[in-house]
Amino acid sequence: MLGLIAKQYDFPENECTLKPFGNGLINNTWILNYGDQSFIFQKINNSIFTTPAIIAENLRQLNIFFKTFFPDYLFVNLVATIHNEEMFFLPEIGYCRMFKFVKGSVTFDTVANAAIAFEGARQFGKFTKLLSAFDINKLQITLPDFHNLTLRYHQFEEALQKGNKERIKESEKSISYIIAQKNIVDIFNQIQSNPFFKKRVTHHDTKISNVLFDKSGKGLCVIDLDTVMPGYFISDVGDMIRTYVSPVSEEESDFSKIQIRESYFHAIVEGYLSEMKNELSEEEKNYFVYAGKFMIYMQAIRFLADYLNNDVYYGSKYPGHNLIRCNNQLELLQQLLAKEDLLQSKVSLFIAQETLVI
Ligand code: GN1
Ligand code: MG
Repeated sequence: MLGLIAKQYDFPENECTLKPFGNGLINNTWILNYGDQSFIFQKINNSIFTTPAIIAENLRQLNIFFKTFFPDYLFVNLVATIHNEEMFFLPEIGYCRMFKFVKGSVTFDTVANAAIAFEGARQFGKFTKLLSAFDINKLQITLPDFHNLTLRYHQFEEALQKGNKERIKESEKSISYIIAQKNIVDIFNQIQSNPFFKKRVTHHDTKISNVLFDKSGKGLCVIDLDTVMPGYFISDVGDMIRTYVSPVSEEESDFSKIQIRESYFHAIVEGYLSEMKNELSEEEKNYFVYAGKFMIYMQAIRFLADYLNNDVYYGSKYPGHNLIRCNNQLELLQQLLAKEDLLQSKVSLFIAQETLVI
């Protein structure tokens, strides 16, 4: 495989090394070293991203915008092949592309303190803010209805009709809990017709490993732009709440380790607002806690629907894996709901104080 890749970039194969990198669920990622340079090489999962070429097209448009209006922003662009292609197909590998590894940058797999949560949120807020004048219609939809909770709920109902009968029986408790919380879908439906909600350039995958930091812990930029599409701020803020606030990830099967760390929650709100406070409407600012509920609930639904459909989307490393992931997310949701009023009152207070300062 290394030989095939090296040839595309005119690198001498014997001076290159290739090692698996990161822990994404969808694409395959490697680090390619050549001399003192490093690159991130990826194989795009084209059963999910069915038109990989439009990802490269979106990146090209974003790059032009940043180069023109914010040349100081570190935009990690694709490396072109010897045929001047940013995305290419090799029958032996699939759809491929490569980024330059930013020298001196570091990424984190877990959020070890609230300062990292603040900085991550600031970076995702900054990305959307800088792109506020970018015409969202220029972005092609790489995954239709990706964060459309109404559709995700339909897919869950469909899985209840057509899915694996044994697994449906085994998942009864989780299914009932999801159905009991359906008001989260109703609120999403209201948001879609709420004139104070706006669609902006949204990242849609705001896990902390998608932020590049410098050695001193300062955020540099965001990466993994495959799901950058028009969307609501609740997607980005919600996925940060989902993935930064608990000390353990969706993979944890010991649910006693799941926790809502309030200071991390507030760090996300404050970091995001440090960039977005003049972009969000006053109405939108009431939805920070909802954002967390929305994303945790949607992820639980997606894991469970996949479990009922025999793990065709996320795959599974052990029997019951996707059910565990779903129940992990439902535990997190339950804990968030228990603290909802407390968190909401602190957010409202923070926002009121911010408004006074302005
Ligand atoms: C997938 O591949 P990865 O880990 O970056 C998924 C996200 C989920 C996440 C859950 C295209 O992201 O939506 O939140 O798994 N991406 C896609 O870990 O479905
Ligand atoms: Mg991703």
